Amino acid sequence: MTTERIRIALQKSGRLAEDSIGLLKSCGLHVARSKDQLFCRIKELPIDVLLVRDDDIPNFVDSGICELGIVGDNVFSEMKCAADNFSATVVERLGFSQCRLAIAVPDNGAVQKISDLAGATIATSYPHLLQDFLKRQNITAKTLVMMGSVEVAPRLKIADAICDIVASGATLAANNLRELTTVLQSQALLVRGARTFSPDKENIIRRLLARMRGALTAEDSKYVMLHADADKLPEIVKLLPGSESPTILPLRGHDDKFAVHAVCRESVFWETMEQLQAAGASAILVLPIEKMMA
Ligand code: PRT
Ligand code: ZN
Repeated sequence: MTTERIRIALQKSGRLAEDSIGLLKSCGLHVARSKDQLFCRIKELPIDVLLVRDDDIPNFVDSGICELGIVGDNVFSEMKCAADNFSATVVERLGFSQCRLAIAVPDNGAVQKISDLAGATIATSYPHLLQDFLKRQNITAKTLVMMGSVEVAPRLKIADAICDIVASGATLAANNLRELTTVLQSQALLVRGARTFSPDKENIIRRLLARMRGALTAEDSKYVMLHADADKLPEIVKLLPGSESPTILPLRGHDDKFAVHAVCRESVFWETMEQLQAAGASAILVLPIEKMMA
């Protein structure tokens, strides 16, 4: 009997590529690829990887060429907004490749507030998300579609504003532009086709999703160990971020001193450690967690 395999579309190279393959790796799946390879077989689970441009991923998933894909919300939502019969859906928000689609204007230009956009020309690679946003604001503006170098449009006097991806804001600053408003907060998404696949394929998807959730939770979680006197325990336990029920063990040779072990499902910052220490904790250890399954 041959087991069915599923296909997942990932970006071949670019800002999503490394983290997408890294996420599969943290799920125990190794994508061995040579430079020009577009198709890789994963040994550990019946999954094949298709390496493509990110812009192709929503359509590949929607049309059933691939069951799953990892793509930026900005690209996925633009495609969804553009097509009437687009039915691919979001399975999980993956947390990496965070950025925002924002409208930006020249520092001293004619547009200073959102209402000034009425009648303006806005350069963008995201015409559908932009028009959808403007409609919700009751603003009519012209769109100039540009597939690259959008940030130079105001300087060339071909647009009054831009609607583009911003991450650190350095590109805007270098072009004397300032952010007026956010159209979409974006991050990498795991997406799938809308139809139900065969039980075999749905089972592979379920297994992959459970591993991904485990890997993503583990990434944010830490295992904290510390020592504390009995009377300090209530306050210390309250300070442990995102920890449900810590294990409390008596320390050998001490009547009223205990070891506390806890899984903290939120970041543990230096500030938290300082607070724990101030509350009476000692020998504080914070360890990374590699894998997690509920
Ligand atoms: O070749 P392919 O078509 O696959 O890739 P691409 O060139 O279209 O996309 P790529 O690899 O640049 O980005 C892939 C995805 O990463 C995007 O769709 C976003 O979801 C996400 N992402 C995260 C970003 C950025 N950060 C980002 N900074 N995408 C683009 N940028 C660009 C932006 O267009 C602007 O020019 O970086 C500039 C702004 O960055 P800051 O840091 O100066 O603000
Ligand atoms: Zn692209």
